[in-house]
Amino acid sequence: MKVYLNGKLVEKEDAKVSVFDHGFLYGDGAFEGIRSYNRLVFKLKEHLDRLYETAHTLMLEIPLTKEQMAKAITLTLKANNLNDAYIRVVVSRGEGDLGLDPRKCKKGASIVIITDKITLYPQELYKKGLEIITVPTVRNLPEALNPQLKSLNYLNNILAKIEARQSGFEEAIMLDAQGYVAECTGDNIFIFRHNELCTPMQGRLRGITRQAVLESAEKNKIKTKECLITRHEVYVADECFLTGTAAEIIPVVKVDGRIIGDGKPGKNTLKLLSLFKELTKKDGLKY
Ligand code: PXG
Repeated sequence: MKVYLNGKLVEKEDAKVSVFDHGFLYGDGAFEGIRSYNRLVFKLKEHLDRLYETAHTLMLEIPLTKEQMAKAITLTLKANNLNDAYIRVVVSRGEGDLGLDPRKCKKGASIVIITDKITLYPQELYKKGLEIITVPTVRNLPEALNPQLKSLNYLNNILAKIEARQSGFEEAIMLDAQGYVAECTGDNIFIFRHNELCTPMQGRLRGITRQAVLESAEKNKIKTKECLITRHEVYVADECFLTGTAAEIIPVVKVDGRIIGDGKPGKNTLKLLSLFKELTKKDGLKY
C-alpha cells in the first residue's frame, strides 16, 4: 500500500512523521474522512471546503491549493488501484519542539493521505437496525472546541465511544451542554416524526452525508427541519437513523432501551438510503 506523505508516495512501512510533530504531541491539526465509489470521489469539494475551513480557524496553513490537494488524493487512489475506498486526509501542524506554540513548527504542515478499503458496520445491521445509548460525556461546547472543527483532537468522541463500548453498544448519542441531542461519536442523527425529518441544529458537526440527506429529502417532497431535539423526542419518533461518511445511512431501532417506531428500519429511512446509494453512483470526481 502506498501512502502520500508530504508530496511523495511512499510504502506504508516508510510513511512516518516525527515524534515532535504537533499532531502527535498535541492533536494539533485537521482531518477529513472521504469515500470513493466506483472510482468517483464523493462530495470531494465539500470535504475540501470543510478541511480548509478547519485549517483556517486553527491558523494552519496548508501548503497545497484545494486543486493540488484533490490531485494528490486521486494520485494516491490510482497508485493503490482502489475502486471503492476510504480516504483519510490528515494535515498536522508539523514538527516543532516541546512547547505548544504553533509558531515553533517552522517546517510547516505535514500532509498525509491514506487510502484503504472501507470497513463498515456488518451488512445485517443495515437490515436489522442499530441499538444505541446516550452516554454521560457531553459533546464539546462550541465556545471551547467547536464541534464544527474536524480537528485531530477527537478525545471528546473517543471518551463517548469508550462509554458506549463499555455498555456493549457500537454507537452513542452525545448531548450538548444544555441536554439537547447533538450527534453520535462519528455520525449525525436524524429522527422522523409527524411526517417531518428533523436533525439537531446545534452542537454537532455539519456532516456532509447529513447535508446530502437533507437535500435529497427536500427534492423528494419530504419536509425537513433543523431544530432542538430532546431525548424524549427521539424515544417517541417514528423512525431514527444515523448518517456519516463511513456508515452512510444506518437505521436505529432502539435508543436507551426504548423501541423506536415498530422496532424495524423505517420506510422513509430505507427510501433515503436508496436515494443516497443512487447519489453516490453519479456525484463525484472521476479518477
Ligand atoms: N459527526 C462527527 C463527530 C463526525 O466525526 C460525522 C458527524 C459525519 O460527518 P460526514 O461529513 O462524514 O457525513 C462525523 C464524521 C471514522 C470516521 O473513521 C469518522 C467520520 C467520518 C469518516 C470516518 O470513524 N466522522
